[in-house]
This record gives sequence, structure tokens and C-alpha cells, in this order.
Amino acid sequence: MNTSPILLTSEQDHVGIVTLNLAHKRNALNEEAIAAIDHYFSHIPSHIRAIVLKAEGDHFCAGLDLKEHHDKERSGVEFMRVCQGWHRAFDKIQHGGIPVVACLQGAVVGGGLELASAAHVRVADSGTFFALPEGTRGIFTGGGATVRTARIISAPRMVEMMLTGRVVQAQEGLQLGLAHYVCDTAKGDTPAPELALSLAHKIASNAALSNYAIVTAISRIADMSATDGLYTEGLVMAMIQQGHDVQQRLGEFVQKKAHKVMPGQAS
Ligand code: 1HE
Repeated sequence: MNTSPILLTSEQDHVGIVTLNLAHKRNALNEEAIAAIDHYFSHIPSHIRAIVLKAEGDHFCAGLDLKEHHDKERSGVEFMRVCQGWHRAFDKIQHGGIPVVACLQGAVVGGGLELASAAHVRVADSGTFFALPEGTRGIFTGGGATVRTARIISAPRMVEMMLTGRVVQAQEGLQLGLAHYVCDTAKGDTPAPELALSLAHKIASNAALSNYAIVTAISRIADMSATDGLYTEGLVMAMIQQGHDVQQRLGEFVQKKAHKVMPGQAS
């Protein structure tokens, strides 16, 4: 279990809760924070079946710790290694096999958006905003945005966001796919942290092997040719079909004991 004070961890049944705890610097990510994220997602306890990734304070994450970066005066190669560390850590979030629900508020900018882009489900408070201000800081993205964020919003949209520094508000973020849910408590919506947790519990109740396939296979198949993708899909299905609870889950449906898929079912 991770013990870093900058990444708080707790559990609720089969749901792990991971909280960035650097609110005083708007959860800007320094080397220690990236190491703590890498450590947690490398050692997910085996009983954890879904994870909520959230942050203390008014802002989810202000991206790269610009003070640390400024003070360290990193060389090109040193910064390349830092970026590779971010890639490793965030890849464990995306492809670790356990679904991750990000709970967003305030700034989700630069590396903060890269972090959110690695999660599988993004629940945003209505005050959330997204931006890629790297150009104004004289740097570039280094935490995976060119791969993950560009695939969510499209490469041309990412180019435009980076060139103009435009701030995308929560509702537009919803249309672009940066958020899957926007919670406006003033309109009576469930608060984002509550919705994120309830979605994580719901996800945790899926078959674990199905969840594993969903979070590891789909994004990889998207990188393949159609022929390879269809073949891989069949292989994944064949593997998942061996799950110990498949017959039980199918039997519950056959015996009319399982829930039906109904219109109007929110989540
Ligand atoms: C920081 C950082 C940071 C805040 N690194 N210390 N990211 C950015 O360009 C975003 C920079 N941050 C901001 O635009 C604003 O801080 C926020 C919109 C996020 C929040 O504003 P606000 O008014 O609530 O807070 P603040 O007063 O600006 O900041 C509070 C403190 O947090 C302050 O420190 P203090 O010692 O004066 O109290 C800030 O300096 C500190 N702080 N953001 C370090 N990012 C792998 S490559 C990834 C590339 C990138 O991520 S580039 C994008 C960087």
C-alpha cells in the first residue's frame, strides 16, 4: 500500500479511492507525486475492482509542477526521462486492468488533463475547466496528451486548444468527451464525488474479467487494422468466456433473476 502523504489512499468495499493531496499548489504534479501514482497503480490490491481518482481542494490538477521544473533546470534528456516517468505511471492507470473513474473539479489543465485522459470514466463538477497552456509556458505536452487527449477530442481540436490556450468549460468538455458526466448541484444533480463513487461501485459489480478486457483491449484494438482488431476481439471474447462467473451470470438471466436493460436507466 502506498504511504505517500501527497497521495491519500483508502477503500470502500471493492473500490479503491486515490486522492491527490497537494491542494496548496493546486495538485501540480512533482516527481514525488508521479512516483506515488506509479507505485499505487503498480500495486493495486487484488480485492480492488474499481478505483476513484480524485483530488483535494478546488482544482483537480494544475499539471506539471512548474516551480520544480524551473528550479531543477532540467536538460533535454532529463526532461525526456521525466516525461517517460509520466508515461509509465499513466499507462498503468489506463492499462492496469482495473477501471478508473476520475472525479474532476476546477482546473484540469496541462498534465492534469493528461492524467484525467488516462482514466476510463470522467465525472466533472459543473465548475470544471480544461486547458492545455503548455505553449504559453514555453514547453510541450509530456504526459501523454498527444496520444490520449488527441484521441478523445481529435488531433485538430487539440492543436487548436494548444495554439490558442482556449479554456474549455465543463459543458463543452462534455460534448468533446473530456467529461462523460457533468454534475450541477445548483440544478439538483448528484455531486460529482458521490456520482463518481456510485459509478465505481456499479463498475465493481461487473464481471472482473469483462472489466479487464474493456479497459485493456478496446483502446489497443483501436490502434489495429480492422482485420487484426476483429481477430483480437474474438480472442479476447474466447478468453473472457472462461471466467468463473460467466455461467452463473448467464443463468441468472435465463432464470429471469437478472436486471433488464431499460430505457431511462441513468447508470
Ligand atoms: C503551481 C502550479 C503549477 C499553481 N506548478 N505551482 N500548468 C499551468 O500552466 C497551470 C498553472 N496554474 C494556474 O493557472 C492556476 O494556478 C490555477 C488556475 C490552476 C489555479 O488558480 P488559483 O488562483 O486557484 O491559484 P494560484 O494562486 O494561481 O496558485 C496557488 C499556488 O499554487 C501558488 O503558489 P504559492 O506559493 O504562491 O501559494 C501557485 O504558484 C501554485 N501553483 N499551479 C507549480 N502548475 C509532463 S508535461 C506537462 C506539462 C504541463 O502540465 S504545462 C501546464 C502547467
